[in-house]
Amino acid sequence: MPLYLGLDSSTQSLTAIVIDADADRREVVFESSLQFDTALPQYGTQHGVLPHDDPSVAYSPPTMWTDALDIMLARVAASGLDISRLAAIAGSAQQHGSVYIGSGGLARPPFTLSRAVAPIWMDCSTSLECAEIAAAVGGNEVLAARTGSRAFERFTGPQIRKFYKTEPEAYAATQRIHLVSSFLASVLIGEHAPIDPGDASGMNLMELTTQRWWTAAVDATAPGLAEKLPPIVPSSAVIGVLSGYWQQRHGLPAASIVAWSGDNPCSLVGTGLVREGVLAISLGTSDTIFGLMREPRVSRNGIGHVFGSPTGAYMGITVFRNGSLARERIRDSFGMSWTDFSNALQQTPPGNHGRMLLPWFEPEITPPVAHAGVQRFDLDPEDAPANVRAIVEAQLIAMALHSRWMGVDVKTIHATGGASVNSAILQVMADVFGADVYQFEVGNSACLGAALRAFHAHRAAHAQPLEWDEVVRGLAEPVKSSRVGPVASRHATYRELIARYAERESTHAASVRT
Ligand code: ADP
Ligand code: XUL
Repeated sequence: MPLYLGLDSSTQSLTAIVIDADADRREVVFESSLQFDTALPQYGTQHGVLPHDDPSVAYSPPTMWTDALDIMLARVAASGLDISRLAAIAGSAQQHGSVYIGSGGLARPPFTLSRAVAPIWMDCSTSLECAEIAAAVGGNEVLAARTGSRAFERFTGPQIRKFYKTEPEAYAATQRIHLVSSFLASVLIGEHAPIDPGDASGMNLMELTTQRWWTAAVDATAPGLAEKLPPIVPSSAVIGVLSGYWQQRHGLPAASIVAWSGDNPCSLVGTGLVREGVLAISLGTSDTIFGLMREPRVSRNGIGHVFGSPTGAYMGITVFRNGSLARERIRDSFGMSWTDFSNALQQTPPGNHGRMLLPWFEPEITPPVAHAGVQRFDLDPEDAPANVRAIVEAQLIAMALHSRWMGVDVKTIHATGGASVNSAILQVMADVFGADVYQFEVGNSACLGAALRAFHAHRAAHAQPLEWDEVVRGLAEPVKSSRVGPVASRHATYRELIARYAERESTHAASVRT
C-alpha cells in the first residue's frame, strides 16, 4: 500500500506523520517531532521566535525551518519503513508568516532571501498599515466581505506593506513573497510553489469566493505586489515532485508534492470536520475554535475569519494569541507541573467564587488588545489554584463568546493541540460550552490533516477519487471513550459568568488599547 507523509511546521516545532492507506484501511506508521529551540539552538529562538526589544514584533528565521525539514526528512528516510512506497507529501504550516525570496533559484539550499527574517502570526506591529489598507479599499467591512476578514495586524498584506514602507530596497529586490506553507512546498519541489486558498485567505489579499488575488487589496498593499505573489491553486493540487536534491540527499523517491496549507485548514481535516455543525478547539501555541462552513458567513463584528477549507468549502475560525504560552506562564509562576496544574483545576469550584482574570500576558488578537496587561478581579495573584482556574475559565469563556458569530449551536467539540491531552481543561471546556468534548488518538491534527490531504490528492490525481468522509474515516475520528460530558449546574454557572466576563473584557480591552 502507498505511504503518505504529512509535515507540520508550527510556531514551536516540526512534526512528521506517515500514514499507510488504501480505500479500506489507514494507519499511522511513523510520527516524529522536533522542537526548534532545542534541536536548532544556534538560531537562539524562544518558543520558535527570535527575541526582540519591541514586544509587538515577532520574527522567526526561515532557514531554521528548512534546517528542521532536512533533519526530519533524514528521520523519515531512516524510519525503517519501505520508503520506496512513499507516494505523496503534503504540508501544514503556521499561518500568515511571510518569506521574502530574492534572485536565485530554490533548487537547493542555501536560498537567497531578500529578508533574513519572516514576520509570523504573533507580530502585531502593523496597526497603521491595517488602517491604510482598509481605507484604500473602502473600509474594513468591504475588506471583510471580499477577503473573509477585516484587516488584522498579523495578516500577510499588512505585513508586506510595512516591509515595503520600512525597507523599500529590500522589497524591490524581492522576486517572490511566500507564506510559510508555500515556502516549504517550494523548498521540496525546488522551484516556486503556488499558495492554496486555505492559507491565502489569511492574507487580506484573496477574494474568498473566486479564490483569486483581489486587485484592489493587492494595489492597496504595495506597488508591484501582483508580480511577487505566487499563483493560487486548489488545496488538492499536485504541484510537483520531490526535487532531485532531496531524493539524492536522503535516498527518498520522487514522491508527488501536494500544495501545502495553513495549520488550521489542515486541522479541520485532521479533526474530521468535513461537515457543518461540529466545532473543533485547538489548544496549541495559539488557541483556535473553528468549523466547516458551506457558505461564507463573514463575521459582522470583525472578530473572526472565514478561510477557504481544503475540502473546497469554507471554514469559520476565531484565534486567540494567549493560548498555551499563557497557561504555561501561570503554571511556571507557581513552579507547577502539568499534573499540579490539573490538580489545581480539580480542587477549585466552577465559577471560581467570582474570581476572574483577563488573560492578556501578550497583546491579544481576540478581542484586539494592543498592549499586554493581565487584569485580575477579586483574585489574589499569589493564590495558585485560583489563578489556574481563572486562566482556563477566561480562555474558554472568551472562546464561547467570540465563536457566537459562526451561528453554530455547539453540542460536540473535537479537541486537539498540545493541551488537549489535559482532561481537567477539557472538563471546563465541556461545562462552559454545555457540549460533549472528545479527544483524538493523534494529537497533532494539523499534521494528520496534511497526511490525509496527501492521500486525498494522490487518489484524485490517479483517477481514484475518495469523498472526504471516506478520507477521514478511521483516523480523524474522535475516540468515543474519551467523551467528557458537561454538568448542567456548572453550565448554568458559566452562562451567567459569560455576561460578566464580556462586560469586563470590553471595558478593559478598550482601556488597554489606548
Ligand atoms: P503548536 O501550536 O506549536 O503546534 P502544540 O499543539 O504542539 O503547539 O502545543 C504545544 C503546547 O502544549 C505547549 O506549549 C504546552 O503548553 C501544551 N501542553 C503540553 N502538554 C500539556 C498538558 N498536559 N496540559 C496542558 N498543556 C499542555
Ligand atoms: C491563525 C493563526 C494561528 C497560526 C498559528 O489565524 O494566527 O493559529 O496559524 O499556528
